[in-house]
Amino acid sequence: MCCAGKNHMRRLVLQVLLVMVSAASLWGQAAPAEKQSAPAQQPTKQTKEAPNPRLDWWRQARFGMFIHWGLYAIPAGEWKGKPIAGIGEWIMNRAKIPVTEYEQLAKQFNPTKFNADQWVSIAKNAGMKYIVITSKHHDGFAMYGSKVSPYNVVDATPFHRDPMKELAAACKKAGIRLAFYYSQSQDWHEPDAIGNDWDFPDESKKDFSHYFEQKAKPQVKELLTNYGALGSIWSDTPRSISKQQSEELLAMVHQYQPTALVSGRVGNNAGDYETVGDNQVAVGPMKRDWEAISTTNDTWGYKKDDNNWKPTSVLIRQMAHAAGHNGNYLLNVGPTAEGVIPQPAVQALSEMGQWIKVNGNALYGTSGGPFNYDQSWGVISARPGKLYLHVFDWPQKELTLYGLKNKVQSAYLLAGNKKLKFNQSMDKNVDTNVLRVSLPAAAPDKNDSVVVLNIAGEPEVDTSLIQQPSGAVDLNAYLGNIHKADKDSTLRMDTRGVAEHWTNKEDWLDWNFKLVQPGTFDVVLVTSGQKNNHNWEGGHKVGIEVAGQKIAGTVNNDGEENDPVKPYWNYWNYVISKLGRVTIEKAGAYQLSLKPDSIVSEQKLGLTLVEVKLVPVQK
Ligand code: FHN
Repeated sequence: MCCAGKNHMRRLVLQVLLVMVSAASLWGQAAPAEKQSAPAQQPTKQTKEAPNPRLDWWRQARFGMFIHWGLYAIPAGEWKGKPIAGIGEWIMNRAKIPVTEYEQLAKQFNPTKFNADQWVSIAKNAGMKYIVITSKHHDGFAMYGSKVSPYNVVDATPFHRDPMKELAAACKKAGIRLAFYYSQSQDWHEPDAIGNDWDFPDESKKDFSHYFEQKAKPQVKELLTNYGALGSIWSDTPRSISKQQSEELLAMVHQYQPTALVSGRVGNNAGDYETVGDNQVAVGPMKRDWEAISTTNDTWGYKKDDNNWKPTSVLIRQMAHAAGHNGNYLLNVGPTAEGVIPQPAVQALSEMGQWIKVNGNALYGTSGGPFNYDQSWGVISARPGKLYLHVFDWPQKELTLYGLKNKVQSAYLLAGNKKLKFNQSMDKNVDTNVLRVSLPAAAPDKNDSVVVLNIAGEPEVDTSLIQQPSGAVDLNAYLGNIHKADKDSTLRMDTRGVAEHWTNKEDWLDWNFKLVQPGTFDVVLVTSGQKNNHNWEGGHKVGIEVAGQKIAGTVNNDGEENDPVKPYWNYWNYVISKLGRVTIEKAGAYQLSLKPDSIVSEQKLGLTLVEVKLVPVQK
């Protein structure tokens, strides 16, 4: 394939990865019986969780600031002159620093430039409505004045101030909710807690409940009782915490602060909402309220040589993604040991704030859009009577939306409230509604321009999977009907909605879809490596059948067309395999099946699947 073709393919695939998020999908009608068939996943409207008044403010807020700040900001990624790989706040663990040595850092911690009002105003100007800060991370050092342990910022450092008290006051003044991250299971300072296997290697000597009762619970109680009203206790890395312990922590938070939330990472499904993986923005079927957590660069705690700052466009689109799928976006900054939030992060946050000043209505208090797949141009968020179309890729002249059944009363750009002409019709070939909105030539915002639709009634949509307005057909793995050869098949959807551990070649998937614009298509398989660009397994042979045509190919990344492509959020490698070409001459309803002929699983990873994509061939 020539470069232009390859770039086109890349652009399209990047585009689909960009919007590869689903908010909800229910188990629906049964698939045709073939050995053991799992029920078919059908696109359906999002499911909403039962009302939980504690979540009201949080759903309204949609955007918060995460702050990782602790002693680890002093070494900032370097120990004894050597750079230590990995995220900054893990330096004690990665460099296996003995407790007695790491403790010495406290004597140097004197963040004279720390100014709580300044931090809070950075968050406020960004449009953030809450702040979650590390009151104690895995290193075990309390960043507040604790009576439970002298290993805390007031007693053990020359700073002698309680930054959490100062933040609580600043947040109260500014109308921002304050929440505390607390590492309830890992505490590398304590012999009985989880995580430190270099100072305390003998697991048999550990008494987790001693640590939990004597440090974790009393410290959480201090946080709940000494800092005013809190938004949440943000628990993390539950590891082997028992169900009872998770529930006790939750009960304690609710007892002392009935309106405060507990993050999903308290463990054992006990939290008030779900927290997905670090830097994971794409989510598969999502039935609970959820929060995406993202870094501004790659680390959470400050690391002096991490300059891999995400562009503002990525941050704005990730935030829109989360909102478009009924989730919150918690964006991290890692201040320096002096107490300064790095300038590139401050700059990006101020740019996000500019976007929010114009487009905040498309974010705050919205719920996810009515479709179970994203649009080729972007994502949709909603509130009663309104749909907000977040247009990332501005089309020429008009924006198309298939499948919206409601009557549109008016359409306008959120920027400047400029009214837009539109037209609604029925496409009889596929029995679906078509909305076309006329657009000005230039996008009002290069990252995310919002088109608002005023609609009559609750959103109602065609629940079929419909070809994208771009002409591509995106068959996301999580929208497929899964046919399992037997009940022990390991094939499953990960939390991104990506099929993984597909090792049995008798397992297969199919999709029903509506094709609006017929034509010739490249058939492309998008597969995924493991997190942080680790491990990908290829060489599988697969067959695709659609519209009476069969093609077969190999999943690999050794050809020009199959280069690994860095997706929009680049922590996973997506590998594209072009399997062949099909021509579908008529619009209508079709089914596509994907059946492996052989699967390589030497690394026990097997076949993964983000989606099968039909990419229209440019004439
Ligand atoms: O281990 C921590 C990590 O340091 C950081 O705090 C992140 C933020 O979500 N949570 C854990 C890893 O998932």
